[in-house]
Amino acid sequence: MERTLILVKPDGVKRNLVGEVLSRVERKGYTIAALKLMQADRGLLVQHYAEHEGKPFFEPLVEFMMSGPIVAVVAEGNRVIEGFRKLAGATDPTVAEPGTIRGDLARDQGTKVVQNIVHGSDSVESATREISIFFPEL
Ligand code: IDP
Ligand code: MG
Repeated sequence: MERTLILVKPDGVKRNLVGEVLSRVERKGYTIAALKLMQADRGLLVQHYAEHEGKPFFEPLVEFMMSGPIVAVVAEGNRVIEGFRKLAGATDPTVAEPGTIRGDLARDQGTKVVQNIVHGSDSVESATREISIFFPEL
């Protein structure tokens, strides 16, 4: 069974949208396989976002992700990686389609890093790598 890593980012937790995000995942029919509220540290985030190192938004992204608690989730189901990316919507919440998490619940805040409520793995390789970073116990 395919698995993906979902993160409810600090903006989502601060705005009490954890239940809303989990509810959309569950209503779609995916299963929550693991879940934890945690404070991510720099080392973990640098590993997680390694592909973005050197980009102008990298440091703001790491700072933002450390700005408060996050919720890390492993969701499970056939084609869940692609399916959750569709539920999340486009990276830029201004253009993310209404009906998606980002399109319905986020907007441009004028910050250096886009605050868009959720992360979702983008491939089987990323999912495997990211799940092992956030859930080494699995
Ligand atoms: P994704 O989260 O939709 O997969 P990525 O390109 O992997 O998007 O970028 C990771 C995160 O970095 C995004 O979710 C967003 O928070 C932030 N980000 C991506 N591109 C930009 C940008 O051009 N400006 C500011 N922040 C960005
Ligand atoms: Mg990404």
